Amino acid sequence: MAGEPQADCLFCKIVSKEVPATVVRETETTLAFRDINPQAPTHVLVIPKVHYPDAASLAKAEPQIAADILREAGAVAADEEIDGTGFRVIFNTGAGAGQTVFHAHAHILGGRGFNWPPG
Ligand code: DGP
Repeated sequence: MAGEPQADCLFCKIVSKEVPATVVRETETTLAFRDINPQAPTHVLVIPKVHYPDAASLAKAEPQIAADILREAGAVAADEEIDGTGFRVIFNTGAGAGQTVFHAHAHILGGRGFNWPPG
């Protein structure tokens, strides 16, 4: 069923605590934890606890949870004190855009400068 945990999904296993992660925030619908391969001094992932393969499919099925992800992105930035200098919120969507884990997630990156356009 849509949104149900997937046995072969790494981030579902992080939600169920089967795989450990450094959790920085948790709500009823979301989990925020540090990326295992940080690309900036702050690099946190915010995920929905329900399973959807990417942010677009999450937003279509569960718009309130998609909004929760954005609110938590702002909360992470405030907690990490990167909201003053600016931060990136990135949803890689599809393998061609660099998505490697097919459970919706936002990257929250900050603590350094960024270029535009992104690589
Ligand atoms: P993406 O390429 O957009 O699908 O991002 C997936 C991110 O997930 C990538 O930046 C690395 C991170 N990641 C992969 N495996 C693990 C893990 O086991 N633990 C944590 N904390 N992060 C992981």
